[in-house]
Amino acid sequence: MAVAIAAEPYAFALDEASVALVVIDMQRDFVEPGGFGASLGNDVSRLEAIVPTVARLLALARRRGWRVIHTRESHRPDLSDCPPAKRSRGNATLRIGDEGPMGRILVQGEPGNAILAAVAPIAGETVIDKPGKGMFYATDIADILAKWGTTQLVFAGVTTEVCVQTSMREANDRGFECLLVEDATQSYFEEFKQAALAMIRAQGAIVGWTAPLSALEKALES
Ligand code: C5J
Repeated sequence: MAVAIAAEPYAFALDEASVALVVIDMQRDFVEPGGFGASLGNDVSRLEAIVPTVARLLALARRRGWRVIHTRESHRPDLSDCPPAKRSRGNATLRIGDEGPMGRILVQGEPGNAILAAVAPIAGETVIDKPGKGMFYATDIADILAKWGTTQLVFAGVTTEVCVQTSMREANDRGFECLLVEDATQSYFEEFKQAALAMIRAQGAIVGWTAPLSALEKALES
């Protein structure tokens, strides 16, 4: 049975039998000093602020028995899945694969590539390593979701207008109904976060819906 979540641009009919939570790239490489995000010149402290809200959302999903997926933006140690155009982009102090204070930047298995302890996966949850911004590109997530019979995705994570929005658009094009939790996502740039939220829900939810975590908690548990 669907539960109405107070969302924008209108209520989201959440079907808990068919939903999965997707937490995008809550990695040290994006949130902590010395990682990929900082190497591109970003103020990473903005991202740290949402960690308790993402943890609260994870706790809700676990209590409710939802499927949970965590993604990591990451590359193989030999960088064979990192296009030169991605590695050379920007004016980074450290590039993908370079040795940084938390190990090699954005490389699988390195300390900096790990998901933050406060929002780390637990047994039974699915972790997807993705070489691109979107979670469907060069991953097996489509097969996993099809096997589960998932039709709805609740999104959280970082950064709102890059990996979160790209993944949400990919999912929308594949027929999933998507809800982004507004206070469980963050950008290095407040104006980009707000613009991404507005774009997603514009034109009658052209990409999907947005709602604060409190709206989910209220609808599901009060
Ligand atoms: C970025 C991401 N911003 N996870 N990655 O490069 O959004």
